[in-house]
Amino acid sequence: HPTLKQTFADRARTAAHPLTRYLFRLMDLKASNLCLSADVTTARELLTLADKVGPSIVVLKTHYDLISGWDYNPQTGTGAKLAALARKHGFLIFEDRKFVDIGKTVQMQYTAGTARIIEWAHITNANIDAGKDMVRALAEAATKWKERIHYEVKTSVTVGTPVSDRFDDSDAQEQAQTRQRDDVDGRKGSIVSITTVTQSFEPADSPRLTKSHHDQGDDAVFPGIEEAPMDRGLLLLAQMSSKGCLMTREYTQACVEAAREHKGFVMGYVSQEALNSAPDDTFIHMTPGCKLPPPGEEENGQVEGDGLGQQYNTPSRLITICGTDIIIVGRGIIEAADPPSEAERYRRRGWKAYLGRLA
Ligand code: S5P
Repeated sequence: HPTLKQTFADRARTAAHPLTRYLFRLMDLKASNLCLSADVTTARELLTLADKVGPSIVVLKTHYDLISGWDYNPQTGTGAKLAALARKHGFLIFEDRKFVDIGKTVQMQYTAGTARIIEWAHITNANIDAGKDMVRALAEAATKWKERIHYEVKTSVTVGTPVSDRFDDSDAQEQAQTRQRDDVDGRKGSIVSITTVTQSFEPADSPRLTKSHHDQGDDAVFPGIEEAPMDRGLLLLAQMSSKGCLMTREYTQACVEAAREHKGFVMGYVSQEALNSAPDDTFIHMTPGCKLPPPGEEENGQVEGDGLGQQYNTPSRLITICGTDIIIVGRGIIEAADPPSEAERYRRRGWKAYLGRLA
């Protein structure tokens, strides 16, 4: 398929979903096709890890429900702090929620409840075993959310007052955000993680995307990286890495069909191989079950599993042979003696494999 030979920079121009285009730009700018699966046990560790590894990654994947001490406050809690780190370093947040239920239930789980995933996670994912309508339900929820944000931003009287998004300055942030949120039509608690965007909110694809985060006075690590568009995206869980996975070829094909039916919301897949096959497919693929052999050991494509069903392939095999775009790495990085330098090792390997695929 053509996307296997296209550069990420080219795909940043052609992908159907605005957030996917943004993600490809991040990948090109940071020379990274690495997603960290931040499966640590406490919110404090999660934020520290995100800040340290942020420069090497383009996506940070979370499982909010395995984190203890997750602070659900929409303005100052863990989600908002992650969102600030995402802006600082230039990465997207992917809550690996694997929604699977009837449409109405997943809408509520996505937008409401304790975690209010839609407010802080740019991306989430779904297992479509319950049927394709669930994808439409999530898409509708995302559209409604975007309309609401648009409305709230328009009615915000404090437009032009950027809020500090330094997470170590949470008192000032809380005050500023409380002021701002109270100003918005009495809808307390509904602005959440996008307060810093209010000054420049316009529909996706507007020229503001060229204004660098750096110019806005934040200590961005990668100058030239602009704010993410206010869109939400879904990945379909099309194939899994685990031994004995019951997802059939028909199920995977149903994911491909659902993706094509919802190009404005589905960014792509969590899969074990590239699934683009129609000429105009522009989906992105992210692949977990990825590990490098320890430094010094020879790489032969596979690495021993974890004894609990997880199976591992190396970055080069996944990217060059299986054709994935982004490798998702958890314990390979987290359990290393120095996670930031191990993340750099994965980033370099992943990028080299991508360049090799183009050649
Ligand atoms: O097929 C899959 C899909 C996912 S999202 N296999 C997976 O392992 N995952 C997730 O990726 C899993 O839930 C975990 O968060 C991560 C892999 O972690 P690792 O420590 O094995 O790299």
